[in-house]
Amino acid sequence: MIINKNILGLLLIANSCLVSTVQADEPKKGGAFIYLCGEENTTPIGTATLVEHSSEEGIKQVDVNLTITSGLTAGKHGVHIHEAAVCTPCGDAKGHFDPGPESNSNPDGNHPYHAGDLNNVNIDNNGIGVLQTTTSRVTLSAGPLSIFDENGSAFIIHTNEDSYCPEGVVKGCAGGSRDACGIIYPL
Ligand SMILES: [Cu+2]
Repeated sequence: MIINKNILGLLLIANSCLVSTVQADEPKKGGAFIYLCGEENTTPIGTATLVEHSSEEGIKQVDVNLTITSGLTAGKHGVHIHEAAVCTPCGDAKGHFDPGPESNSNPDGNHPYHAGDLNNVNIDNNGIGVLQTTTSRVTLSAGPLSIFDENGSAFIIHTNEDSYCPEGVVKGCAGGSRDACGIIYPL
């Protein structure tokens, strides 16, 4: 009986989710393909999925699943949601997603307190890395924290580890230059 109850619970949760998954045949139906910055890259080095759900307290949360399979150096790399759905060039993704009223999108300022700040992804010696994290700072559904605002949003993966800037505003403390980018396609 207990098992049945749990399964029912999971089904209910699944039904209430806004699910966004990258699929080969539907590349623009939510989620993101990640490409290296710089040249014209047509082969993605990874994918990301986003799933919104509500906690028991009714707080909206977004599960982020990022998988990188090649192209990045071994070690930790900063990962954030940046302000604009533009990856060519990666600099045009602008600063860290941080909607108002007291927005500060400077990557190295107000860090790690931007709405779009996430954890580092650790790339292993085979070039593979997975980041699974949950944030309540953004939503996929409409509202003041929605990443699907007028100019959309993008993932940026940085060259260096995000130190989370314990000493305040220090240039490059959030990961420095940009290695990879992925436009987050609306649901
Ligand atoms: Cu960033």
